[in-house]
Amino acid sequence: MAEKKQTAKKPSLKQVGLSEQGLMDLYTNLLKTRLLDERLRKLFRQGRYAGTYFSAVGQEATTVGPTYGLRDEDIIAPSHREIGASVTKGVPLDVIIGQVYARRNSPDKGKSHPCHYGYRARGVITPASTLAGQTIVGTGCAMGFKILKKDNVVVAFFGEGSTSRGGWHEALNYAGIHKLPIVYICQNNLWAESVPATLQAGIRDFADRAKAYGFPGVTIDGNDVVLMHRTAAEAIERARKGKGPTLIECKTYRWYGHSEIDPADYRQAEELENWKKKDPVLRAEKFMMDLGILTTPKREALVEQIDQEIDAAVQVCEKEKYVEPEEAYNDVYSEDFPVWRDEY
Ligand SMILES: Cc1ncc(C[n+]2csc(CCOP(=O)(O)OP(=O)(O)O)c2C)c(N)n1
Repeated sequence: MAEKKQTAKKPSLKQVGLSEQGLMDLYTNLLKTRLLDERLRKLFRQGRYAGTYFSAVGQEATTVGPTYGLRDEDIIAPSHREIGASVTKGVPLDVIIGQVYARRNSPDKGKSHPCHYGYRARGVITPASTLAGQTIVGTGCAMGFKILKKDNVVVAFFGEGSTSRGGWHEALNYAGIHKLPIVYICQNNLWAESVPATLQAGIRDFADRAKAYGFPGVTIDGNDVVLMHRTAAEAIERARKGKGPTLIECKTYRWYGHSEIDPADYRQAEELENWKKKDPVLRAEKFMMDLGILTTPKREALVEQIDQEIDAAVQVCEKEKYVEPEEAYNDVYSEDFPVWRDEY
C-alpha cells in the first residue's frame, strides 16, 4: 500500500530538535532494538527457549522514536510488538530477555506472554492478552495524571488490527472528552496476523478514526525514526500542556511472521522486498552518515558493544531457574487492595 497524506515533512538537523548526541542516542536505541530482536529470533530457532517470539524487525522506528525523550514518570502502554519501547524506556536487557525465556527474573516470573515486556520500575504497563486492553488501562493512567495534576503523559501503542476492538473506541472517546494527556501510536503494518488492513476497516488511513473523537490524527512514514520522534514529541508536548490526545498512524511493515511459528505465506514476496528497501535502521544510518555524525567504524564499535551487552544478559537469563509450579498463584491476587480497607 503506497503512503499517502504525509502531513509532516522530512526534517533537517535543525528541525529535528535534538543535539548530535541526542541523535546518536536515538540511533543507538534503534540499533540495539534491531540487534536484540534478531538475536531473540536466532535463540528461539536454536531451541534455547520454548513457546514462540513476536519479532518487530522492520517496524522499530515506530516505538523507539516516540519513546526516546520521555521522562521516567511517563508511562508506556504497549502491546506485543513493542520491544523498542521497552529498550528505549530503559528496561534492562536481562529483564526483557528474562520475559522471553519465562524465567524467574522476568517481572511476571514467567506467567504471561513472552513479548509482554511490562516493567513497573520504568513505567511500562504489562499488556493484557486481549488486544487493545492496554489502550484502556493507559487511558485510565492518563486520567490519573490529570486528577493528580501532573504534567506526565502516556504513550499507548497498538497495531491497526486492534483499532477494530470496541474497547479501543471507548478509550479514545473518553480521552477526547476529557482532553487526557495521552498519545496513541497506531503501527499500521498492513497485517493483523493473516488479516490484511483492507479487510480490517473501510478506511485507508487509520488516523482518520481520531476525527470521531475530536482530536488530531496524522498519518506518517513509520520507517523514519527522526520523523517518528519529532511528530510524537510535538504531540507529547501538546498533551503535557493539557491540550489533549493525538492519534499518530505510522505506515510500516513487519519483516517476519506474526510470531516465529507463522511462515507468513499469506503475503506476497514482492510486498516484503519493497518494504525491506525502506529498512528503518539503514535509513537512520544514511541520515546520520550524510550529516557526518555516524561513520562505519563508529557503527562497528557500537554493534560490538551492544552484542556484548546482549551476550551478558543472555548468560544471566540462561542461568536463571523457572519458578516452581506451586508458585503459580503468587502475585496474582492482591492481599491488600484499597477497596477492601475501611478507609477507601
Ligand atoms: C481480542 C483478541 N482477539 C484476537 C487475539 C489474537 N491476536 C493476537 S495479536 C493479533 C493480531 C493483532 O494485529 P494488530 O493489532 O494489527 O498488531 P500486529 O500483530 O500487527 O502488531 C491477534 C488476532 C487477541 N490477543 N485478542
